[in-house]
Amino acid sequence: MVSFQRLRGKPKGKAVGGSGGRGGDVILRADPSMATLLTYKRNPHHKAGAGSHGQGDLRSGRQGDDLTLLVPLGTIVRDADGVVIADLVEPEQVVTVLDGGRGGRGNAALVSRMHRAPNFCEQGEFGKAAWFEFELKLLADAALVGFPNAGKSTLISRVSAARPKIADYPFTTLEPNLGVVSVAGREFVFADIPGLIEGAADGKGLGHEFLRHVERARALVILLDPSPLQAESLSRQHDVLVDELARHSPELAQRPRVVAVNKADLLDVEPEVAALASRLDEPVYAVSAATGAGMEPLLHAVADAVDLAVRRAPQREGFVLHRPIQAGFQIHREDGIWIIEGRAAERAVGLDDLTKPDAADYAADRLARIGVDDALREAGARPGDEVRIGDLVFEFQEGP
Ligand SMILES: Nc1nc2c(ncn2[C@@H]2O[C@H](COP(=O)(O)OP(=O)(O)OP(=O)(O)O)[C@@H](O)[C@H]2O)c(=O)[nH]1
Ligand SMILES: [Mg+2]
Repeated sequence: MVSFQRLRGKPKGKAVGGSGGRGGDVILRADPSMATLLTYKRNPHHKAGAGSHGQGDLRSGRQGDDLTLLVPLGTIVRDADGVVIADLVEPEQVVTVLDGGRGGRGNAALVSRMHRAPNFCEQGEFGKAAWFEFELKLLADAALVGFPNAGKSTLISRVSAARPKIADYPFTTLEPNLGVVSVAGREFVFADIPGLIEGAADGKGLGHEFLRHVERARALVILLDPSPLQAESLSRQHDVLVDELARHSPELAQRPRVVAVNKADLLDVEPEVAALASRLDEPVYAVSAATGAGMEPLLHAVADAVDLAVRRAPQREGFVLHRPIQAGFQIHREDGIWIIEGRAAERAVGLDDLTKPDAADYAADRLARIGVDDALREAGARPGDEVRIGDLVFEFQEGP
């Protein structure tokens, strides 16, 4: 605001125009109460509050309200160029994706020795708008790894409240399903994910999708299928699954894991289970997702594997990339015009009306002060060359 208080004996008056309020920030916060990103799919547009204008009598404008958007734990945020700017995995982790524009200073704040009664004020910065992509990566404690049709979905529906689709054809499950399992007072989040086939690490089947989901699980359950319809033996299924995990990432193959054989109700799996257990030198759990047989020992083993994983790596790593706000300015030449970009330079010329001679003087002073004149000269600008800052185009002139 440009405003003057008329005072007796002071013909010009005293500058009392208040500054504008800054605009609100757009903030993302990881919140355990959010389970999905569906709300953003339905409703992708969001806006923080605008700052209000400054007023006379030195009254500043109000700040715009920040907008905090809740996202589920495990949300990865990318900017429009696909650069990952945050990976929000811990409750209350936040990232400011857009900061509100600063309000313009009123003429009271622009009083200086040179301009005792400025008849101009600054423009507020324009608010920023941008698209961001959210991707939710599963944050399960344990994930079921198995060939298609092994009975992963059946198992999770037996031990939790999750109700995924179950069918006797491969690739029934296309998206992960999470269920909370509680066994004798121990709780963990179990994930049913799409089936894995040989070559998954090279992208076969739902390979990459699958492995992407597994990455976020602390522990793994290798679920083997003894049914005659399954072409591979239990032992070979085990080796193929572990091999695909290792080829995707050696670290994935190091996660604590539990081996189980499903469909024990169908046929006598004991001999093969015993043989596998002795070859691997670790317990192999025979279970039936259909009847629930053998489930409790398996779930305790999974809870133990999760505990072990937590002890090994208590914190899941997340990060927020802090992008430095570009200070200063940069110069480059395009089609013979010198182009100056950067907050400081744009702010220097962001005055309400540059046709006012005082305002133009002020802007010129400020550009010189932040070094734009020197930088232009150094870059080889000649008097008369065109210079552009934002929407403003002017001629370069040698200073005194
Ligand atoms: N007899 C028997 N059949 C089972 C058992 N578990 C699953 N099945 C059957 O096996 C078939 C596949 O089960 P799903 O749970 O859909 O298998 P999945 O591993 O989730 O399969 P994808 O999602 O395609 O990877 C279904 O017809 C189930 O009824 C079990 O313990 N015993
Ligand atoms: Mg399934």
